[in-house]
Amino acid sequence: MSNIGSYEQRVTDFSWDIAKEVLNWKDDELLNIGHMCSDRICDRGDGEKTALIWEGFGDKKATYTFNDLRVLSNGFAAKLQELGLEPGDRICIFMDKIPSLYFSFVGVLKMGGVAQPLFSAFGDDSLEVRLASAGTKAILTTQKHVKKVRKIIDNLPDLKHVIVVEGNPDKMRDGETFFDVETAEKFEDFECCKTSADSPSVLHYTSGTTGQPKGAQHAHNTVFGQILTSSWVLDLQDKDIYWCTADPGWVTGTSYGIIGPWALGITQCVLDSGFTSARWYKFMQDNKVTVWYSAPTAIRSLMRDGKELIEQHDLSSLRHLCSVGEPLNAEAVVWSEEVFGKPFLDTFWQTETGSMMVTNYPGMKVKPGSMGKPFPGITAAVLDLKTMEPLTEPGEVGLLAFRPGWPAMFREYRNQHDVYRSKFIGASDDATPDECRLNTDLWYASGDRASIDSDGYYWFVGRDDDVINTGGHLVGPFEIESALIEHEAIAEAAVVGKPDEVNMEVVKAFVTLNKGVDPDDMLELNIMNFIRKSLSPLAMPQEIEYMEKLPKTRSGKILRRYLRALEWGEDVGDLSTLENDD
Ligand code: 6R9
Repeated sequence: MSNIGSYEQRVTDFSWDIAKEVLNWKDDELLNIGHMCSDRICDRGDGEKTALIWEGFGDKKATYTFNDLRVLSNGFAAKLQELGLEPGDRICIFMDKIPSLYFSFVGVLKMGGVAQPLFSAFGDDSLEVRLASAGTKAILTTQKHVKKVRKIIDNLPDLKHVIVVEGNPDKMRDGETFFDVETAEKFEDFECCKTSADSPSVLHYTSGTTGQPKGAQHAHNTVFGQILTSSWVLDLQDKDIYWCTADPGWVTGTSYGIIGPWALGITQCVLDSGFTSARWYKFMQDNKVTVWYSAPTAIRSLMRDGKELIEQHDLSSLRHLCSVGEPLNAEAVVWSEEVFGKPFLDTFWQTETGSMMVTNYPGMKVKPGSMGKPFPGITAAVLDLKTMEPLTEPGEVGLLAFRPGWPAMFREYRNQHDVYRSKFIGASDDATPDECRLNTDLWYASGDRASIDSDGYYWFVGRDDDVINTGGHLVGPFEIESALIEHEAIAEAAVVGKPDEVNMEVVKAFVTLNKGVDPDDMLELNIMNFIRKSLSPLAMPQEIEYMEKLPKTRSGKILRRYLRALEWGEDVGDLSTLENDD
């Protein structure tokens, strides 16, 4: 049985308070995510249950119970307090996916701090911009990454504490603190900060097309949205072994790689080693993973490596697969049915939304290539680009928007109130962030384009700035890319508009090829024809460029705007999340 029961039945009598029922939550309880992910699970009698199964490079392995998580996160909370850090202080977590990343995240929240996780692969410039913007007070890092902090610390007057949680204590510099929580004194008891629904919790930086990265600030109330979606969409149940492949530098790695599952008391796995398909399959086999949450970029890599590898592993424990981050091509859904015996279910959401918005659920009919339907309690629409009114005809393309007010919604863009306000269609010029967030007459504009079919399923078209205007016709890159990867030679594809005197823009495709395929003129013609026949002459790429790999963000999204800017000779904007910019 899945957690959701009958989907239609739930929708009719929905209230977010159902999240509290799922948690067995009493209104006088302490609303602190750190407490809820550890102490509360122990209080309910699950202290000896495994919280974290961790594997690193080589043969490194470790397992921790919820009681270990409770005590080790206490250790971080107590240390931060001892150093003088206070509730509301931004505390950056800058390390690989080692166990201390997870313990310190929970610990920061316990002492009331704002957890600011950043990808450990960021170079010093990317790090500096985000620490300066956040006015970060302390950074938790490792000997491996502290060099980058040392380079920039003189430019960061607010950064008072550099805490190194792993490495050689003798290699520390003056002013740095070495703190290995596993060998330090154990803190059986720690009095958690009395945060409430509106207290700031996690600060995630997200890159925009222009300007500097934006800091999306969340509050402790997000947990109710995260647990309900974890329960109904990820379908997490008591005995599950759950693996979210995302790094906590990306919102998926915190909302669904820490908070939602642990607040439900679910056992999670973490693999901190580079990606290879074989390593991933072995990890799932060895740990008997039952629920797997991943991203299209990884799924396409697995597809490229073929099904023989899958047949060499026992993956019979897998019962439920979900995906997020980019449009999930129909081909990937069909492939996963074939090789795993179940489809990947697509989920759509954003750093700003904090929890899933449009999703497929267990028990719901999957239409390959569709994002599914709005989660219960979410009012979604596709708005006319001119009138900003909801479109009513099935298949019409417009702006994907949501009525504000769901629990996990972001509270502000740090220091950028105008940008926050600009995300709400209809907000008055002097509206405060709270007035925007709580006004259910407004629309929160996602920045994506989509359509809705006659069955109420949502179909992703592209980001606002990725849509191509060719001869007055708007063409979404996703549809063309999905068709391209159905071609037997193509592994991945990115489609952008390139300038054209007659048509304003024409379609250009960047593709990577499957193993063993060599490009030649015939292949190019063949691909063009393939698209012309399966879609339309308008969608047919006028040019195809072969690449070794596509430019992607650290969360695995294809950076079309980068390719587009190169075609147009324009400024490429903020590239700090480009995968290979170290
Ligand atoms: C969670 C996350 C948000 C943007 C979003 C959209 C794209 C995410 C998607 C998807 C199509 C899906 N996106 N999920 N596009 N189908 N299922 O990814 O947050 O990093 O802020 O990105 O990602 O463009 O607006 P974030």
